[in-house]
Amino acid sequence: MSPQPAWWKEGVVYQIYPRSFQDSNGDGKGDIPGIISRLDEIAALGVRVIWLSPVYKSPQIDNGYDISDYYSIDPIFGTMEDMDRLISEAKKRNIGIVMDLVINHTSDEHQWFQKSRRREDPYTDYYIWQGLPASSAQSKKNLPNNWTSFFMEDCWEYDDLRGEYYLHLFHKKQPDLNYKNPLVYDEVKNILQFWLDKGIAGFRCDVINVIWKTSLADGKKSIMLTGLEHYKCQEGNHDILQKLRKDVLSNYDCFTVGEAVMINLDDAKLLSNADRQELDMVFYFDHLEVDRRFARFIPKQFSAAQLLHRLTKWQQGLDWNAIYFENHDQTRIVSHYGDDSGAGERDSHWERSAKLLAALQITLRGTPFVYQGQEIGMTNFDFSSFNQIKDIETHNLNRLMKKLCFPAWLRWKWLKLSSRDNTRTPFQWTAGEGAGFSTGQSWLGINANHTKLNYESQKNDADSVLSFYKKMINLRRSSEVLKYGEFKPLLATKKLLIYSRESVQTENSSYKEAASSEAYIIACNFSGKRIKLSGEARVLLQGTLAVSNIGRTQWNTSQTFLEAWEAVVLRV
Ligand SMILES: [Ca+2]
Repeated sequence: MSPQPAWWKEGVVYQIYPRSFQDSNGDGKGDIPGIISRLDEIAALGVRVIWLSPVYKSPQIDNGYDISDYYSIDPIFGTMEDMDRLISEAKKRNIGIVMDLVINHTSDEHQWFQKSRRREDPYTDYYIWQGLPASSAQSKKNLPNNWTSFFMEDCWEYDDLRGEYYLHLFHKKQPDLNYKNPLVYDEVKNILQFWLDKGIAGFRCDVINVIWKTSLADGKKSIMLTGLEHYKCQEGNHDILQKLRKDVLSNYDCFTVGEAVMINLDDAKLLSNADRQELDMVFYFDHLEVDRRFARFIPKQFSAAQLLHRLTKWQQGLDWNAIYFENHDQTRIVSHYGDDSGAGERDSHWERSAKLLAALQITLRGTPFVYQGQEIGMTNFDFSSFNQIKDIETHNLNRLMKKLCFPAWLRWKWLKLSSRDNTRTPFQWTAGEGAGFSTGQSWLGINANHTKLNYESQKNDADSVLSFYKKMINLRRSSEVLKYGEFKPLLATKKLLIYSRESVQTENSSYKEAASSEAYIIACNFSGKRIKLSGEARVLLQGTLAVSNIGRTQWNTSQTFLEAWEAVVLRV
């Protein structure tokens, strides 16, 4: 089926993690004036949208995903005037701002929660409170149910003031909202309207498939997330999303992308397919876990065939995809699926693989999301001990693994590979002190490779990773088939994958005309060794060279090899 054209399908989204992007006042934390000062650099990349991780007022227990006031900006990041200026300055550059929307829970410091604790109406039932018989109320062993939290702890906390337990699927300072109370829905509606009226372009909705708790009965015992079956992707959750779409979102020219936890393809279809009128896109994790067991924590061997298989499943399975390789909860893609050796050096495996991953991402079908620093090939951190890590999840996992008697060296090896701090180190603007990020002590360590790997050294270099991203984004912008064409897997081995983007076979003739004139074949060698092309591969790789990541100027159709980490994009 051919997708309906939309501006947010044609543009590229750039994700900013504000704390780590650009500091303007020397306190070591990035802020909104810092972002405004870099809008020209962002615009030069060719993006259409900026998604901001949360900047709302927050005690910052979970880096802003614990909101204490949805209508004000946290002083760390600036003021509402700064935010208004960001929206208008971005608009001048034809860039829309997408806000993070965290509505599964609030901070316990939110006034709704403080009033709810005191049973002050109308806030009494804004959260999920459960009492217990007086005799057992204080006994830790007798919680309202056996659920466990996303932070691998109990998910009930006793509140002395109210004399009841409240549910928190995340941190105990993040109480879950009660969507069975219609007043909570009204509050959320008001929040959406407030920000849309300010002119923002949409929302990235945090953990959006767990907001409705159908029942609070005990869950099936599980090593992670006991109780999940009572709140993941429930009918009531779909009802809320449909209602928000109808009541609010459909009145604005905006889009939504949902972060959905533990979803399969069928869940994703229900959340995001166009006829459902819920979300416009969802983030899923499948394609980033090809070389991981047990979610993303334990490594296993990478296979290009497996990657293509998983990509195909989602590319062909959903009406529209959100294509991301990195975000603030992941690791750097060049260190993950690429090879970061020689970071910052010309024609190193780092440079080639960073470009290969750009060629792959930008030629997939869906809206590409580029995470800050990805466009210059930033790598995983170079920390050497747990003391340098701020990520609360890494410390929780470390404790859990210690309890299970994993030796220290193995814990470090695995957690280093999965820690979210890998993508949270400050943006490397320059080779200088503080990497041009801050004149003060930065909140998280800066990668020592910033002396070689930085924005400054790449911006005027036509062969840099940054220039390659610009080239790919431009190519996509100019091609209907790269935007809307079908995705077809053609061939894959352990190291090599080949696919095409072709015009959509459709009844809709105007659409067909637009997309029928061209096709692209993309081949990627996911290895540090030159590989010989099979006869079958050589037959597929016919066409004119559109893009090369190793400086080829033409593609010879009798070509029998792909070089180490080589990607070719051919036009046919
Ligand atoms: Ca600052």
